[in-house]
Amino acid sequence: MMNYFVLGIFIFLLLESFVYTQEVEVVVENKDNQCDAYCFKVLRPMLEHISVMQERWEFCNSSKLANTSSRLDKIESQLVAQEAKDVSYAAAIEETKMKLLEQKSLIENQKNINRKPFQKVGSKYYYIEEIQQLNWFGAAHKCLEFGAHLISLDDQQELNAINSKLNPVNAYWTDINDLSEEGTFLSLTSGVRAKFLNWRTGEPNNADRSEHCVYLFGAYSHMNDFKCSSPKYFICESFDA
Ligand SMILES: [Ca+2]
Ligand SMILES: [Ca+2]
Repeated sequence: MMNYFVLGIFIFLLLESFVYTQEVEVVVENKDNQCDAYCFKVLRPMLEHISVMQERWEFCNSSKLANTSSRLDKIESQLVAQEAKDVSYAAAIEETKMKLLEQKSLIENQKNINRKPFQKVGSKYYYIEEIQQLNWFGAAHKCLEFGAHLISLDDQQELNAINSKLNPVNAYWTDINDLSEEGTFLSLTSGVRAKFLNWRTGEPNNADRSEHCVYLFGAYSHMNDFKCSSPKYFICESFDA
């Protein structure tokens, strides 16, 4: 009897479990049927947000592309303009270069016209003028035109060397003078007292109180003070010696 009672309880529980399972399946099935509307409702804000973001991205992307394209066009224009400028500069530089070369050529030609054959005597270079006679100032200026100065003797050795090149009958201006102070003989080149003097006997005599420039007489290598306005030959000494 007891066994039948237990068996009955077991069968009852089994039937209850079956009924519950069916009910759960029905609920889930109903939820599945309702998901379309439900899920759309839940996801709609997210989908709208994604759509907005996509539109923004597309707008930004197209805007960036347009901006980049515009910048590239501007850079290309600048490069073309710069290239044109470079060509213009190159032409200007070439033109200036040609003008400078022309100027250089003219200067060289002028130098060749003015250049005199300086000769090395001892350790220095001299130009000895044997054709044209000028007063002392004109002679000093002419030497400057040659890029030189009137001879400025340092010692007896230099005098002996240059004397061997002179015409014995000619007189040649030197750079020595006492224009600033009578009796004080200065070198025009250095502006200080002449380093070397080799007076002829009786000189300097400052004849007529008007002899303030010194020439060198070729025959004896002697010096004499004389009128600066008197035309004489002259000796130029190069600064490059
Ligand atoms: Ca004098
Ligand atoms: Ca004299």
